[in-house]
Amino acid sequence: MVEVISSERSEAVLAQVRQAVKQTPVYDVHTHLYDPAFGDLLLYGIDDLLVYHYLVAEGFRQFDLPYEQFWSLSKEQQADAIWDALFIKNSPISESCRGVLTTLNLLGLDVKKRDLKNVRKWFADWDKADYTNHIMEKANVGSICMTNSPFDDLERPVWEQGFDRHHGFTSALRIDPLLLDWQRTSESLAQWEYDVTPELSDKTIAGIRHFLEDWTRKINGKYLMVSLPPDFCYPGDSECARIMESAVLPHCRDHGLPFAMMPGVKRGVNPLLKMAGDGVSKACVTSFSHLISAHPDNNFLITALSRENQYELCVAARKFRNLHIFGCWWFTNIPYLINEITSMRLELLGLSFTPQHSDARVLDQILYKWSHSREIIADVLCDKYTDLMKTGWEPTPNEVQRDVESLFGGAFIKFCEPNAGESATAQFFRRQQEAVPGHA
Ligand code: HDL
Ligand code: ZN
Repeated sequence: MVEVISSERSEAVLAQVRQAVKQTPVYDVHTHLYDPAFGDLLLYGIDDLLVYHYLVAEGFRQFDLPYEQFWSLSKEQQADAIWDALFIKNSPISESCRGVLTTLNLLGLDVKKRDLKNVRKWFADWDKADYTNHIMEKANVGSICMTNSPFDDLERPVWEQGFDRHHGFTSALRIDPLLLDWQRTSESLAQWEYDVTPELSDKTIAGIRHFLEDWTRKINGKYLMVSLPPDFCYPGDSECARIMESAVLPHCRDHGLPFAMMPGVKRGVNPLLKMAGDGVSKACVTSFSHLISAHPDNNFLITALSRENQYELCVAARKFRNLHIFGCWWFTNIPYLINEITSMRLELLGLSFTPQHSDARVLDQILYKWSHSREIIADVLCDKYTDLMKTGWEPTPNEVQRDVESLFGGAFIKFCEPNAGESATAQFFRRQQEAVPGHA
């Protein structure tokens, strides 16, 4: 048997892995954050961190006040109630609670003091644009992809007015109402003077494509996106399947854009929780295999909400090179499942996937979401490189860096802009390196 790699060499490789994971800027491919030009739509600071819907759901498990009473409180009062229930009366041991404290700690605030008042004061002193750059640099997030919906009445006017874009934000065109609520959405498109009617005639399909063209161009969308209920099935004659097939996928093909699908969301399981009231259920991965198989000239991105879908999704990705899976989304974004899902993906897909996105709704969250995920991804990668080196194969430092860049957005960029090929990826990471203070 060939002499395996010495423990010193192996330790050196693993140290390179951890260094690369820590230092490589990441492309956060799905968030609910906004370019600072969107003003108050970009949330940040301790009160928004505490009233994030993940903590609201957990808070209600401890509150004994009626739902309506909580919702009638101011944001600060809601934050106080959550702080008291989840941090003081109970140790903040959940991933969402720990995340708030990781964020404060990384910002240099001493959480041991448990001084919410002082923390509020600290946040009040920041200018939003400066703070955005400060947080992105601290979190080592090179680029943030927004979720942009023409159907959002607060967001749409900002796009229509136009604004100077922050270099660190890209866009994705979110089209849930178009696919999941066509009858009502057809009225909006008609109001915006697109030639559509509720019936899905050829003329209406052309009107929908005109709408998609306009908004893809307006926001410079890198992909189109929809979150789908667990019962989405294909083939099928639902309005969703028909609009997808006759308008969305041809549009994506013509513009070389991937179509991102996020299956498994059961919206409004408990409406009294408002945004915190959505649940999860297993989706039909076979439907997605049928859809992808029927559209070999389209590229698809998928992240599934149900833990039970992850294995089938990995196997589906092995069958279709035009499917790129990404992230540990929402309820799966917890250390236990990030570890399980990332190990499964590395073992079944090698490096041809994107392990994580933050899904952040509050800017400061990217600090904790990426710090927690980098730690787990580094552990899992070290396990896999250790297994690899047991064969006598020794990855070079450049190869380790290349692999990590691929996982942290390089593969995603290449998948989204196949024609741009290496240049887009290399550009992204070179720009990040140049942004690093003191970089040669
Ligand atoms: O549909 C989505 O993009 C989800 O991420 C929802 O926005 C969800 O409310 C969420 O924030 N999950 O993390
Ligand atoms: Zn999301």
